[in-house]
Amino acid sequence: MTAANRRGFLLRSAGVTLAATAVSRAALAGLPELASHDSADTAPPLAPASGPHYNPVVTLNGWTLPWRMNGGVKEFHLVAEPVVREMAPGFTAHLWGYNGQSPGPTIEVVEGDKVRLFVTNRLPERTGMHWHGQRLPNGMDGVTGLTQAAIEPGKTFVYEFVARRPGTFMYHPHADEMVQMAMGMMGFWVTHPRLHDSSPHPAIAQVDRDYVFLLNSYDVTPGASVPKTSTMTDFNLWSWNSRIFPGIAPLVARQHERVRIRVGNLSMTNHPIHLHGHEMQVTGTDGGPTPPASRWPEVTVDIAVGQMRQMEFVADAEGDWSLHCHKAHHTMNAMGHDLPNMIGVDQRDVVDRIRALVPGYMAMGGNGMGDMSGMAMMPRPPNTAPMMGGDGPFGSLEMGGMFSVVKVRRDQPAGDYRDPGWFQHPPGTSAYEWTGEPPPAASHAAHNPVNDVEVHAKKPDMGGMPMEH
Ligand SMILES: [Cu+2]
Repeated sequence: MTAANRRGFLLRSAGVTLAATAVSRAALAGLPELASHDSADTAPPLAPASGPHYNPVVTLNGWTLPWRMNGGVKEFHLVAEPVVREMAPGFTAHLWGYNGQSPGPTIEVVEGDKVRLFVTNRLPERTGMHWHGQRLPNGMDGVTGLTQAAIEPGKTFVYEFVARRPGTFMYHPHADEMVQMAMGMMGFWVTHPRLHDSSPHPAIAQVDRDYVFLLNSYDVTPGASVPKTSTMTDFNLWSWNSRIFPGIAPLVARQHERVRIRVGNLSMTNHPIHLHGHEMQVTGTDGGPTPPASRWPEVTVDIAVGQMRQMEFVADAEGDWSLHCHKAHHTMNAMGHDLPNMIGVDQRDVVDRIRALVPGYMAMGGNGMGDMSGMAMMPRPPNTAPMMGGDGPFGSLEMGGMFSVVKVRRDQPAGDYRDPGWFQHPPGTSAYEWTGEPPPAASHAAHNPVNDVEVHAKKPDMGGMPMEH
């Protein structure tokens, strides 16, 4: 494909037959330089080096893909390949991703940008690339077998379209989807609004911090490092950007800053994302910015599979505020399923007998599972995340999985994303132990007049059977 007909093809509308075409060896020589990351640290925001200005996003434990300008087109190069991802300190997973990491790098463009994306396949099997949520020519939609041929191993395809509307998007394969997504193939895409003068967009606020992450999940047997790809719902690692707490970076803000959090869900279940200490508004969905009159305050935003939500709040309250999925088993790591509830069971006698057979056996759960967080030092299979792993300023933080902390500080410099450490509570503002006489316990049950009332209810007639009680 020559540069001339590539240009013409960008200007033509849908229905073009040359939708996504394997490039020749000669064209490969002209690929944009391959950018790759091998660290799971959060990279600082990538300010645009060319094109219109915007406030770049920060990808939690991730990075933004640099591009090159080529004749007015922003060119990106994504490489699908096996990667090693540190999901938490002491635990690495062998995943498939893009450009050295899973998820792949975030792509940031501006509304109206012409983009050209080279996608090279270095996997052992075919793949494809779907640009989730975009308005684009049908042949650029990346559904393998439907809108294009598969990208075979070793091949590179080119996608070209105009980023037509501002918003929050994702990318992922539409080829051997269950396996490739269970292996970590996904990435984030943000299209910033194009501001024609200095006046703000009517529905897209300027924010001081703009965080993005994907909700994903894995099933990695303790001691193993490759996810089980046939798992459908019973995943044991619930992650943000393929990281699990305590491996998830904090979201840092200076007090009174406006903060946006964009979240996309490419796991296999919904996640109610809950923020402590602040109210947030959903300012955008998959379909674009929400009209301001349609917004209401929330502290938990449920994000269904395949959805994107962008939430905003003003970080008015100093402190360390939890941000987490409210499904309690999604804030655990390497959790086994189908454990019996042992609370209240005295296991001392049986432990002695089992230890005779299994040296070092330990009973668990007799007082709840909180003790698990103190077991980080206990022998585990190598390369296994602690079930609940964090150490907080007041002891063990009995959390794992989809959990992080929004750290709001009065003195955090603008644009500084470094972890300020734990919040120092002003004297007299923390919960404290009561050491005096316990207050008299009020009892509700003893004199509850409801208990003295006899209730007669007549249930609906069930097929002629009298149901009176
Ligand atoms: Cu969840």
